[in-house]
Amino acid sequence: KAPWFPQQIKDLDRCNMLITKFDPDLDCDHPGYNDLEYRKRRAAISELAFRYKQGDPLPTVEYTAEEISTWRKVYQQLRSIYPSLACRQFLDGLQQLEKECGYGEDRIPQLRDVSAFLKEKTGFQLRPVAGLLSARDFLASLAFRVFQCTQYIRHSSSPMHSPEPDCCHELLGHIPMLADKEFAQFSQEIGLASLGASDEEIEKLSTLYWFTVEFGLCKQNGEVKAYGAGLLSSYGELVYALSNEPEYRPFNPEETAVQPYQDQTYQSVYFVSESFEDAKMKLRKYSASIKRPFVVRYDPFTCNVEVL
Ligand code: H2B
Ligand code: FE
Repeated sequence: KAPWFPQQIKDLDRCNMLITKFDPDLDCDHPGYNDLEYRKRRAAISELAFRYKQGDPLPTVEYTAEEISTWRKVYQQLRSIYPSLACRQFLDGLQQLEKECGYGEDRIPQLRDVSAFLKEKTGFQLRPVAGLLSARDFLASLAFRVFQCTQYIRHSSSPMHSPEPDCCHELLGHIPMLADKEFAQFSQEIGLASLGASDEEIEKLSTLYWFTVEFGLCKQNGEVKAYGAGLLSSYGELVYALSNEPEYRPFNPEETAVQPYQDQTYQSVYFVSESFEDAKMKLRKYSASIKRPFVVRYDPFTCNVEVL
């Protein structure tokens, strides 16, 4: 029997299984582990996400001067290398966010404003999440064009690296890409393929997600550029990925889905897509090959998932 899955956007209130990995309260290697103030702050921001129900206004966070200073360091450093290393869609999205959504080094954008912006561009919306979600729950939300977004920021002692997703990763890495129609469609289709899938298939889709949405590269005018959020939110890995050190392979879902990976250091191999259009068509073919005893279809009028 297929595992339960959400069929309406409000079912996402039940997709909240957190993974206790890289948790500042439990992991003594976490940069914030010895900082009780930081852990208290994290708990307060987590609480906003735990209380959130679909349809509530997105919570706003009054960021402290120290948090904004961390954001500024990250923003300035990454912003300077984007023009030469990020793909066109990312640069377009970021430019629009700077113009229309208050992006800049002086303030951390609020999820509420960003969600309204995305909704107009591609129909994506945000919901707050307290930390790393299970792959199944995270992917399921994408099926409804909902992106689960952390709202806390990394510890100030380590502005250039965070072991877990934080608002720098979401707002700088993911959001500009989600403003692109083709990429938004690609993301939703990974989500739809995951609904009711077996644990083995979730593992494969999660690996596909890893090598595309998080660490993907693509060809553009004969050059290789970055579109993965894990790259676009990490100065060190972005530069490394586009140097001649790592191995490149063409994106091919069957092969990419079974490539082992780790999340402790830079990737040793990256997959290069011809375009988002091409990646989407390949993913569609792969998804159709996943065995499920039913077919799911997203109804854009009701925003429900129909099971046929
Ligand atoms: N949870 C959160 N909060 N953010 C993510 O980017 C994320 C996640 N990515 N859970 C998921 C897992 C991803 O690594 C895949 C689908 O496993
Ligand atoms: Fe991410």
